[in-house]
Parts: sequence; C-alpha cells; structure tokens
Amino acid sequence: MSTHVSEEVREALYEGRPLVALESTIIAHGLPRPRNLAVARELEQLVRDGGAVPATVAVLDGTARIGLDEAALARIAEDPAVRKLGHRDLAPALAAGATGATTVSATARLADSAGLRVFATGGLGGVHREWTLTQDESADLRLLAQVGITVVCAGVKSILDVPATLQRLETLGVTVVGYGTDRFPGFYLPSSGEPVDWTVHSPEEVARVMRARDELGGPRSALVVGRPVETDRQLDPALHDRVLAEGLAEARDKGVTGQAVTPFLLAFLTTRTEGASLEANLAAVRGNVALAARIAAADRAAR
Ligand code: PSU
Ligand code: MN
Repeated sequence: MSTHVSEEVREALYEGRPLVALESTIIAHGLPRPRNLAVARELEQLVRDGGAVPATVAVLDGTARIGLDEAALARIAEDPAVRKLGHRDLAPALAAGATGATTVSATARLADSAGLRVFATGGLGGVHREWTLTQDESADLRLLAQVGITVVCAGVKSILDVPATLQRLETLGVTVVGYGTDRFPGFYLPSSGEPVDWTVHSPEEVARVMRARDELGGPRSALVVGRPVETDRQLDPALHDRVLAEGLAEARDKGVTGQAVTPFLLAFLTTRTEGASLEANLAAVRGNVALAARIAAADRAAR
C-alpha cells in the first residue's frame, strides 16, 4: 500500500477519538533548522495537551504517511533533500519512491482520505500579488474546495494578495469563518483588514457548523476557521510592511518563481526582521494547533 496510517492514528480513528492533522511543509520549508524539529515535536505535544491525537503527514520513500514516528519527523526536519509536495505531486512522488513534505493541499487530501476531520496550519497558500503577471495561485485553494475538512489557520500568508484570495475562496465555495473576529486574520498580524461574513466564538460553535455542513450533504468543501494571532505576539505592522516590500522586490529581481516563492519570502522576512516574523508565525501556528485540538474534541462530543 502506498498510504500508511500509523498505529496510534488508526486506533484513534477506530475508537472515535479526536484527531488533528498537521502538515509538514511548514517544518521542512517554512521554518529554519534546527528550530523546525523542536517545533514539529512541540506542535504534536500541543495536540496531545488538548486531548487529541496528532497526525503529521508526509511522504517517506514513496509511502504517504499519516502519523509520523520520531525518526520520520526528524528526517522531514533535517534532510535537505526533502521535497515540497502539493497534491498534484503525490502520485509521481509515490511512484518514484520519493521523500517529501506535504503542503496544505497534499495534507488536506491525504488526511481527508484517511477520515480525519480537523487540520491545523499557520497560513494557507493563496493568490500571489502580481497574479496578473504570473498566474501564481496556490493549489491549496482549489483542493480545499474538494475536501470536507476543517482547517484552522491564521488566514493566508500576508505575502499574498489577501482580497484576491478571499474572492477566490468565495468563488470556489469554501466556507470561511472568523474565530472571535469579524476580520479575516492577517497571518503575522491579527487582522488583514478584510471582513469575514461569519464569526464563531467557541470550539462547540465550530463543531455545530461542521455538523450542519455534514447534514446538508451535497458537494464537499472545506471549512476555513481563521484564528487571529494574539496582538501582543504580532509582528510590528510597520516593520512587516517595509520588510515585505523589500522581500517582494528581491524575489522579483532574483527571478524566484513557482514553489520556491513562499519559502523564499518567509525566510527573507525571518532574516530581515531578526527573527521577529518567525516568532509571530510560531505564535500563530501554536494557537491554531491548540484550537484545532479543542475543535476536534467538540466535534467528537457532538457526534
Ligand atoms: N503556513 C506557514 N508556513 C508555511 C506554510 C503554511 O506558517 O510554510 C506552507 C503550507 O504548506 C502551504 C504552503 O500549503 O506554505 C503554500 O505554498 P505555495 O504558496 O507554494 O502553494
Ligand atoms: Mn505557488
């Protein structure tokens, strides 16, 4: 079999215990080494502290894995040859026996196929600025229009064109709710300035939306729960705007394109803010993961 569900995750699925899927691209390509491995472990622990079972997803030697052991987690974090796999890359990666980290799109697809209902990440991919020149839109968006998973995130990465991304999510029929806010979160910042149409205030309320969606039936699509990073952990907005403008200019000058754009900009921000953007990113991810565990528990209790 080209997909392997770890024993712990299999048992949790069988026993109906709450589970949270975690992606691995943020570990392999979104965070600097060696901090990334510590973060990978910490995120799994946060899920456990919230009473749920973590299922980090990645492809190892041509096997899609739902739930990684310590050695697999270390390999994803440490091996520089680990590729970045969107969902379209899964089939060739499995066929070639490749090893790669899964993005939001690949993780959501694999987690959904395995029967997981809740997934946490930092910020979704989306429509890039200068889309009119490059047509660069993350495959995350379209895939989320095809799987019935709940994704907890801090909005979309602020390196993107946020209004255009929200428009695409609307066109694609992906439900978006703000968690305790009527603004779509801004990844490193609590607000992107853009409104959201629906606000929820508790994990139980999210679980009710999930249940209503299930009962509706019909076409499957994701529920995006946008949780703002705490204001006292945000990146200074003026610093954010200045360094991001420099990063976008440098990416253009260096001709960075395709899958390399997002990791390049995240790394540029980390360096040029002397780690401040990394701390804001981590605060956002930690909060999202902890909330996802509570949502998974509430969803379980409601079914
Ligand atoms: N969230 C983070 N850091 C990341 C990502 C999300 O805080 O690195 C990753 C996710 O895996 C997402 C990917 O799917 O960035 C988007 O990449 P692209 O724009 O190439 O689709
Ligand atoms: Mn892209």
